[in-house]
Formats: sequence, C-alpha cells, structure tokens
Amino acid sequence: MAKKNVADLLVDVLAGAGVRRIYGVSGDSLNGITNSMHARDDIDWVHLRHEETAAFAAGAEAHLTGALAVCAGSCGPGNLHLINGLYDCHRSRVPVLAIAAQIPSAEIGSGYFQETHPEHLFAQCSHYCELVSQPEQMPRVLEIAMQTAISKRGVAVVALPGDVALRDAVERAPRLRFSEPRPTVCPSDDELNILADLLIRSERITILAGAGCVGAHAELMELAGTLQAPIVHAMRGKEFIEYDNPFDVGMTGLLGFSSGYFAMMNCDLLLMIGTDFPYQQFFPKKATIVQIDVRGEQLGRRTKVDFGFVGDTKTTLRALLPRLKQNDYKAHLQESLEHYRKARKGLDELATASGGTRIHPQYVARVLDRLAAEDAVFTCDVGTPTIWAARYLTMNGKRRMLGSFTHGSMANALPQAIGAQVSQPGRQVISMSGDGGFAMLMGDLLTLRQHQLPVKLIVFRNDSLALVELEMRAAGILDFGTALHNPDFTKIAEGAGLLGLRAETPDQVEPAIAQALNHDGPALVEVPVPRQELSMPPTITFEQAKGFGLFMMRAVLSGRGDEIVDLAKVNLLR
Ligand SMILES: Cc1cc2nc3c(=O)[nH]c(=O)nc-3n(C[C@H](O)[C@H](O)[C@H](O)COP(=O)(O)OP(=O)(O)OC[C@H]3O[C@@H](n4cnc5c(N)ncnc54)[C@H](O)[C@@H]3O)c2cc1C
Ligand SMILES: Cc1ncc(C[n+]2csc(CCOP(=O)(O)OP(=O)(O)O)c2C)c(N)n1
Ligand SMILES: [Mg+2]
Repeated sequence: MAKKNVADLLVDVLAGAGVRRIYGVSGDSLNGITNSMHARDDIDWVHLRHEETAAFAAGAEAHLTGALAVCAGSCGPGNLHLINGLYDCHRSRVPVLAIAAQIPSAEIGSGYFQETHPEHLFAQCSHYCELVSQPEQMPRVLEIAMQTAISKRGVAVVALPGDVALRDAVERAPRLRFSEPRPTVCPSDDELNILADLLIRSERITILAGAGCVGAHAELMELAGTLQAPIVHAMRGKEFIEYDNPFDVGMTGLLGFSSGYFAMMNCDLLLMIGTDFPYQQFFPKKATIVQIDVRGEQLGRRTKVDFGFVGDTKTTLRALLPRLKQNDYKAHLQESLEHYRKARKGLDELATASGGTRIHPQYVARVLDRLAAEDAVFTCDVGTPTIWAARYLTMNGKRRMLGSFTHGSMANALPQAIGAQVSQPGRQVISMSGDGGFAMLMGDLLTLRQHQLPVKLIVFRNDSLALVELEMRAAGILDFGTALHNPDFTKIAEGAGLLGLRAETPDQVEPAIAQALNHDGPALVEVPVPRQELSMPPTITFEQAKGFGLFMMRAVLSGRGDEIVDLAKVNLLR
C-alpha cells in the first residue's frame, strides 16, 4: 500500500465525513493538502480570491445544508484573512472547520517569515483551536475539531505546519464512524406543568420566535392557535416562521414593523422561543417573560426573564401542547393582526414604481421577490439591503435568506452567494449587494466566471454608506466619510465576464432583473437608488426626532442646502 502522509489522512477523514469541498487560497504551507486533493474526485478545492470570502462561503454552505463546511488559509496572512468571515460563522452558530496552515514547525517561536500564532488569533472566534505538531495527533485532533464544530455549532480550527502535513502518517484511517447524533431535549414534566399553568392563566400572550424554531413550524402554529397569540419573529427566524402563518405580525426592532413592536409591548406574557433577539429596548418592561431555548446559557441574556426552560422547540412544544387549554380571549390577536395589516400596507405603498425617475429600493426588492424562483437563495449585505430583504422578501418554506445578521459585517452577500451557489449548483442564488459592501470584496467577482457560478448580483447603488449615514443623522451627527465615488459597475461586471445591466428608471427595473434571472450565467444589475431613502423605525423616539432636526440645522449651517431639498423630496414622495 502506498505511504500516506498527514495531509492525505486529513483529506481522507474530511471526505469520509461527507465534506465535498474546501474553500480557500493556496500557499506553500498548504501544498501538502492541495496536493493530496489533486488526484481525488470526491473532494474539490474551491479556489477563491480572498480568504475572507472562503470563510463566508463555507458559512453559507453550512447554513444551507446544516452540515460541516471547510475553509483553509495558508500560514500567517493567509489564515489571518479568514478571521472576519469565521467570526460571522461562529456567531451565527454554523459548523465550520478552518484549516490554518502554519510556518515550518522548527521555526515556531523565532519570529520567522509570516509567523503568527493561530491558537491565539482564532481563540475568540472558535470553540476549539489546536496546533498539530506531530503526526501522531492526526486524525484525533482533526476529529475532535470536527466533532466540536458540529456538536457545539460554530467554528473549530486546526493549525497545521506545512512540514508536518508532509510527514508520514502514523494512523491509516478515520477513527470515528458514527453519523451525527440528534438528541431531543425537553424540560422535565414538572417544568412543563408550570409552563402550561402559566400559559393557561394568561390572556394577552405574544410569541417572539427566532431561528431556533427551525423544523417546528407546525407545532408553533398549533401553539399560537391554542394561545391566540400573535407571532413576532426575530430576523434570523424569518425564513422558518413567516410563511403560511396566520398569526404573523412581522418583525420588531429598528428595521421592524410597528405591529411587531406593539404586539410585544402590549402583552401580559411574552413567550420567547428559540431566539436571541439582541435589542433590550424592544422588550416589554411589565409583562411576564418566559423563555425556551435549547442552550441554558441563552436564558435571560437579552431581557429579564421570569421563567426559563431548556428544550428544543419541536420536542418542547410537542410535550407542552396536550397540557394546554384553548385561550378564549381573542382581542389581543385580532388587534395585533389588524395593526399588522395596516403596517404591511404602509410598507407596500413604499414599494412602487411611482416617484418619477427615482427608483425606490423597496420597489427593486419587491420586483426581485416577485420574479425570483420558488426556492431561491437570497443573500443581503449589511447596510440598507438588509432592510429591504427583511421587509420585502417573501419566504415560503423553500426560499432561504442569509445575511451577516449576528456579526453584522459588511461585504457578506457576494461571498455567501458564492458558497450557496457552489454547494447548491441547480439553485437560483441572488445577492442583494450594497455598493459599499460589494466593492469591499469585489475581487471575488472574478470567482463567478472562474467557477462558472450563475449568481445574480443586484447592486443597490446609492453612492454612499447609506445605513451609516442614516445612523449619523439619527444621532444628530453631520455625516462624514460616507460618500462613495463609484465606477460604472456594469463595465466592471462585463470586464469580469458577467452580463452587466443597469436600470436607469423605474420602468427598466423589471426587465433588467428578469433578463438577469433568465441569463444562463452570472449577471450583475446596477440600480441607482436615492441616497436618503429613509427607513423609519417603528416608533420614533423623541431623541431620534431631535437628532434629525439637528442634522437639518447642521447641514444648513454647513451650506449643504441641496441635500436637505433631496431629503425633503424623498419624504414628500413617500
Ligand atoms: C443592520 C442590521 C439590522 C438588524 N436589525 C434587526 C431588527 O430590527 N430586528 C431583528 O429582529 N433583527 C435585526 N437584526 C438581526 C439581529 O442582529 C439578530 O441577528 C436577530 O434578531 C437574531 O435572530 P434570531 O433570534 O432568530 O436568531 P439567533 O440569534 O440565531 O438565535 C437563535 C436562538 O435559538 C436557539 N436555538 C437554536 N436551535 C434551537 C432549537 N432547536 N430549539 C430551541 N432553541 C434553539 C439558539 O440557542 C439561540 O439562542 C439586524 C441585523 C443587522 C445586520
Ligand atoms: C466590515 C465592516 N465595516 C464597517 C461597517 C459599518 N457599516 C455598517 S453598514 C455600512 C454601510 C454599508 O454600505 P453599503 O454596502 O453601500 O450599503 P447601504 O447602506 O449604502 O445600502 C457600514 C460602513 C460594518 N458593519 N462592517
Ligand atoms: Mg451604499
């Protein structure tokens, strides 16, 4: 039998566990691994232009499939570039293994060329991070890393010096042969009785549901019906909760709907299920708060909690439902639904082609929603595209929506779209990109042609870092450092081998998007949108209103009268 080296064994273990690809940028210290992959057809090397893209792409794959995804970076700067993307994966709790190649083992500690210490660098964005310094540690350390990423949901890192990867392996094969355990977690009988009793005694109940409700749609609907409770969703729960949901009253938070905000503020009992909705100021102060989460450490993180239960949503609701009684108090649900209908109507009225030659970004999102495939995957950049996606994309149980919702990093949409398209080749993948976010990792536009990925990029061109500008205004600060002098993105797209289209006026939006979606290959649609398309919070506080006033004054004082007219126009047109 041919001799196996440590890298061969590493690739064997990954392929044996069902990993089909590694995203990365090659380098000398990774040669052992890329060389081992070269001759195999069961695992691909997905060559990207930036390691941050590799980490985001792996995270998107893991999010869509639920299975472990892998990225790699060469020693020093190569793996350092992974870090921001890995933070996103870790904080979004998706299972990702990062291989951080290391400098030659004999040089560690000498301040050698490209020397860094991955064990320290990745400590904060991983559950597990270890250096393999001798062949005897392989495959055990790798398997512990994989097992940790999968069971704790998050990132694990294996640092491997290039020379160790090329040494002869001691073990010959993977040690672990079991499939992923899927335990059920349920509160005790006593706890379920306490929970049932609480719910039976309450009238005005609101449910705040999040991504932890995945796979429990039917149970959640039955619960809401029994409790006559409106369901507010946190953003990462949108893809699993909003569809086929007669109890839906929208999202809360700064990007949310007023109906979501009031349903939470006006209840007597708030039941949080599988959510880590982060904004304290949007929780009711007087209501009784009950929280169910599969992780005990999540209980009470965001608000005061009166009753906390540890359980997975599906198992817990199944055990709880037979203990409940039908709530006869219907007014709270009816009021909340009526409020939602009005809020939805108000938002829909903003998503029209009206407004002369200006294109409202809401309209672009609405057209996209209408024309996209039944099972499309959407990614949205942190910036105003997150707002348009949250408010105007309709989920249906088959579509998916990815963003950098927890870590909140710019430039996520294109890299996530790459990971989505590579791992789901037949599926329509649409990136809703900001002009700032897109430019930040624009090098990987070249990846779309290199790997023939038919991703559709919609670039919301507002020539600014608009969300930051909005925040500056709300805080009463004169915006500064937010203008973007952009190139013609369609020409850049064409130069990179994509179809490049531009919609100049509202009537060109639909044909341009339709052409891009029907195009057999990657396409970019550049859509100029107003810089100050305001996205008002559900309730505007005095402080915020004051902030806007202050901005007007400062803008006028600084002689920027034109912009005020612009702002007024946008408001008048809305
Ligand atoms: C620019 C920007 C603006 C934003 N504005 C808003 C906003 O206005 N409103 C908003 O809602 N969000 C907003 N977000 C997103 C926000 O930061 C959070 O990421 C989001 O609210 C969290 O959603 P979640 O609670 O569904 O998911 P997560 O944060 O992922 O929480 C899921 C919870 O479920 C638990 N869980 C997982 N599996 C299970 C299971 N099987 N059973 C039980 N529990 C389980 C987990 O332990 C975790 O506690 C914004 C993000 C950005 C980038
Ligand atoms: C890596 C990173 N840098 C900076 C920020 C702060 N930030 C949040 S949104 C945003 C603007 C995004 O601009 P763009 O992509 O053009 O979207 P827009 O809001 O203009 O639609 C910035 C700078 C961030 N979240 N992440
Ligand atoms: Mg912008």
